[in-house]
Amino acid sequence: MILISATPSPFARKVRIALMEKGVPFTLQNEIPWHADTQTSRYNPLEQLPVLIPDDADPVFESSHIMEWIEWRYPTPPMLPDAPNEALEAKQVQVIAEGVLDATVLLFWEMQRPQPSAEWAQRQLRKVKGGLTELNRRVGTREHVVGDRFGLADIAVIALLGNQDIVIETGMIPLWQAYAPDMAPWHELYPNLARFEALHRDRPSVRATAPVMFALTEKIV
Ligand SMILES: N[C@@H](CCC(=O)N[C@@H](CS)C(=O)NCC(=O)O)C(=O)O
Repeated sequence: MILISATPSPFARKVRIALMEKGVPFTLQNEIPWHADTQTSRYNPLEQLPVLIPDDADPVFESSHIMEWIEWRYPTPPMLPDAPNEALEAKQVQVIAEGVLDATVLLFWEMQRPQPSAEWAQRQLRKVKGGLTELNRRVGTREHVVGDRFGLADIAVIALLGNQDIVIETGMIPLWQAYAPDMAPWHELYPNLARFEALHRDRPSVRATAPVMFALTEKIV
């Protein structure tokens, strides 16, 4: 089984963590999905990674859908709580984390334009702040975001926070502050998330998948 991934991708990281937690062997195929030589469009008409290419089935794409696929195919150990209401809560957490990631991606590309739209940037920054504030509230003082074992909600939040580290590393915060002056590195604004991240940082699947930025050399926007 092959996973088309990218070293900084929070979406692919979710899948990598889940496969590692379940002990499922896979070959990592790192790409830059924004470059012309990416294989992504051969397998996903939406031209996005991650794409999971099983040995015996059609390619599976979109990270949340891949997470479902993995859960069906490799149920042990489960990444979802047993109680249906908690399983739904975990998926809701994933939705929030994905929304913040999507807004962050939109902001990244908007900032590449000679004249970013202030209205658009502020709209996306409200989503980033709103989502992180809500996740900070949900995490509270808990060891796991939902339930009492490591799972989907933890993975979604960890992937999101790793992406926020990339935001800091790539110098985005000062650019964001031009549109939202109260923006700051996430650890300073969200102490519950900072504690949560520190608690899980040394877990092997988390440490092995820490994001690494790549260099974009082709014109995209
Ligand atoms: N909702 C998608 C988002 C995936 C996504 O945005 N992937 C990025 C890499 S991190 C990508 O391939 N971007 C290329 C593009 O959007 O054209 C998912 O969860 O899989």
